[in-house]
Amino acid sequence: DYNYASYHTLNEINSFMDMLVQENPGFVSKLVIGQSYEKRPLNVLKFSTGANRPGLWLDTGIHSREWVTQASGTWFAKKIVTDYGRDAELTDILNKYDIFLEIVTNPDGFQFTHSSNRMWRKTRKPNPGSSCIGVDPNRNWDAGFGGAGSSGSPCTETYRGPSAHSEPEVKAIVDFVKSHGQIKAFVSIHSYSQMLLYPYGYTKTPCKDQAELHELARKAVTDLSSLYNTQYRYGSIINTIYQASGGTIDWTYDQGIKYSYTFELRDNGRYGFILPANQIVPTAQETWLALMAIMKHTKNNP
Ligand code: 0X9
Ligand code: ZN
Repeated sequence: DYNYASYHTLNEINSFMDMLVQENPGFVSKLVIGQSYEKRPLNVLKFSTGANRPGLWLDTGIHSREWVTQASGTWFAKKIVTDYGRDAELTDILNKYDIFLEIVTNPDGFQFTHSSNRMWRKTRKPNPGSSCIGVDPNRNWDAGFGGAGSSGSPCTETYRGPSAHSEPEVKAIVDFVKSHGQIKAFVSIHSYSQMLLYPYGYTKTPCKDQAELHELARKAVTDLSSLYNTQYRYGSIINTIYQASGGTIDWTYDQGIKYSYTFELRDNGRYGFILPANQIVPTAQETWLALMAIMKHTKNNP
């Protein structure tokens, strides 16, 4: 039986996904949307109760050292199968939308955090002409690519890469989103610093849906805090955390996905990326309340 209250390896998470698919045939399936630089499959769980539905996207672990996010992703997967048919709100969502969940969005980096360097953040693609490895997959998207809040130096943690979508882990999501064509909410989950953020990160110009996204963020963090009183800040990326160009949700928003959000999960820096395992389940539980608020609002505002 899978222990949600501990951290797991890539192989263990892959087995968990295969098990979930086996146990829920006709509801859960696994898509392979591409492969990583080191040729690992980029696995996406699809939760679907009917054909030709619009989609809701969740990803965790694009920064490999943010272990509470992949761990929360597995908990979300189990929560979806448990609550479908039991929780009225989730059932209503799944009767209208498919949910796509990429738990290990940066598998090469995740493997490396287990084998060699627990603090690895980036992809694992070599950079020609440099001995430094990897690109920041949250600076590699074609949204203000190359601007302030990213680096052109391969040895930095925010190296943007040689060109937009140069990283196969990013390009796979780009191709998936474009070919799907009907993704209505896109939530990219990071840690840490307890924030719920919406576009933009690359410009101070408010996005056109700022008022609605701000109000929904307020509702989502209020719901989140109702469980354990965990306090989140919220606002646009540039105003709340810092300027960051080439980020995931700026690209998805500019593609027309209005409900584009990024979370920074627990904590506020006491443990940072090395969050104790006894905080995994409470983190996932409280975050789920915010995700439900976003998914419900998406459904009610088509
Ligand atoms: O710097 C980042 O990429 C994010 N913080 S983290 O500690 N998880 O690395 C924040 C960036 C804001 N998010 C997006 N631009 N999507
Ligand atoms: Zn991150």
